[in-house]
Amino acid sequence: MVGSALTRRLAAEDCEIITATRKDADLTRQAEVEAWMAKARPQAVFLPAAKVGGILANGTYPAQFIYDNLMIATNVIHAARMVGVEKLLFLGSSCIYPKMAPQPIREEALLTGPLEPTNEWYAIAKIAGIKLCQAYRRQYGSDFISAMPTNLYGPGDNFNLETSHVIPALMRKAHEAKERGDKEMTIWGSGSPRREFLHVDDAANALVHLMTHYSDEQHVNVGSGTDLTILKLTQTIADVVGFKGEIVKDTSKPDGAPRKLMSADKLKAMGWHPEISLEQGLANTFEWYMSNNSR
Ligand code: GFB
Repeated sequence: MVGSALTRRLAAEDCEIITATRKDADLTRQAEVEAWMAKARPQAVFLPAAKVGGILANGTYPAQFIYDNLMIATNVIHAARMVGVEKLLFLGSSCIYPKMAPQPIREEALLTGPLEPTNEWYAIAKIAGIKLCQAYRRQYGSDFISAMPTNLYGPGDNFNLETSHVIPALMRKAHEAKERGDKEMTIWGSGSPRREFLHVDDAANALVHLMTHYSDEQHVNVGSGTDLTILKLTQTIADVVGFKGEIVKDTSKPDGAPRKLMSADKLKAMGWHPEISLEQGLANTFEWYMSNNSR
């Protein structure tokens, strides 16, 4: 999802875009990454590739979440340094911060407290990626930076109900409930956790902005600056989709972090601002889903 948004966004820039599919290079394999990097010789690298998933996938596949993400970060960052990549942007996630971090969460909150247990495997791998960039900057002078986006959504998202994040899951559930004429749809957890969301095209703008304007050791938050409860999100999605039934809570499923609103003040001070409202973004995502859901 993020890689596709980046290639859409970079089409407007004066650059040649080189992409690596899984067939070109399995990023968890060091030899394949080094061979790809030596052949492609990119000047700059965006690294959005990761093993990602929603709250249930994180808890179900902890080994894959930590191993794949550690390997991807280590292999790509090291190979980039070996071929002299001029700039690299590593992507993490808002779940790197302590579960009880003061809100809105500032960059300085990293490593100040225990992580949210449902996604600590993923978070540890992403924290390692930030530290790799910092270490390579200090020891080798590599201009490697990190961005921490909030929960992203948009065209190209994963709509698998077991592994997806909340927005595609609820969109699909609401649509299918409407199609079947169901009187209710079920959400996981209590509905009370708060989440911040950012459309992936806004995120792509932010990443290009950082690539062209930022060179420093500290990672940078990328967020919309507002959050809402999962229940309110469900109601908003139901409106977009046209589902008019009842919302039922399955409290046997986890809530995860109570809240993770990030402060995007640092990035905003550099001149970036989100442009897509949640309502607009959800409508755009639903449109994409309707024309692609047969896949
Ligand atoms: O998006 P999500 O799976 O992940 O869930 P996190 C967000 C909230 O929505 C949780 C609730 O409180 C879920 O219980 N929820 C309600 C649902 N209904 C559903 C549903 O049908 N599907 C899903 N998936 N959730 C992830 C992390 O955390 O966020 C990752 O696990 C990463 O590591 C990612 O950081 C951005 O926001 O809780």
